[in-house]
Amino acid sequence: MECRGIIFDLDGVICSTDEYHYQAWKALADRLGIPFDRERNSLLRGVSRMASLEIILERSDRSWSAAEKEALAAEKNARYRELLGRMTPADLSGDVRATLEALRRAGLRLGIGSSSRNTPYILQRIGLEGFFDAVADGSCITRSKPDPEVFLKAAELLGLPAGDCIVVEDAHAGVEAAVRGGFACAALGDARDDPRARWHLDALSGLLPIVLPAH
Ligand code: B16
Ligand code: MG
Repeated sequence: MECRGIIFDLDGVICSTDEYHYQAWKALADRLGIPFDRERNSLLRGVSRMASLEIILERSDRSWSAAEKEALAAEKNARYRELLGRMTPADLSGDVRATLEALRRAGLRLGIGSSSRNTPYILQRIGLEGFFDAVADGSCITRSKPDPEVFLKAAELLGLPAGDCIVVEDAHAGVEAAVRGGFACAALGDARDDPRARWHLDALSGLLPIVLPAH
């Protein structure tokens, strides 16, 4: 394939906010007396905020109205954003920074496809506000990963067909979304060995020999 654009998942690919998600959900679950641990937290990777809450409430012994769920999600998000406030540009790893710069120098179109409604805030915290040519996130979609909507939106904003873009993902739900959208997928982290991905990366810089063969 001729790769003209790359669409990155945010959390787990560009930066790591996993621990903050965990701490914020854990505080909520503890307050409600619902069992929740890191293993269960891994089920929330790449999944939208409300879908994550539903997974947590599966272990609750009562039912919750839609208004109560909204309030619980808002409570978690307020705590999560407080934790995100601790992030600085130093939280961008050297590997990620060098890879993005090399891809930018090579003239590739670069976009974000994230489930997170906090994407603009996270990009601002890590000093990447304005860096990407397109940002599609949880606030511009109606269907969360594994639906391909967020990646298709990112490709549309980049002005490229899915077949000309690579999606980089760390979640199984995200790999499925990419493949369903007609994208070739490079997987790393939690989803590194997902058989649906075309490439299996140990680090983001593993993209460079794939898209810039002379690199
Ligand atoms: P928010 P990604 C996802 O980001 C996270 O992996 C997932 O754990 C989170 O629930 C989701 O964003 C929604 O985040 O509550 O900030 O809207 O991996 O798609 O970049
Ligand atoms: Mg992710």
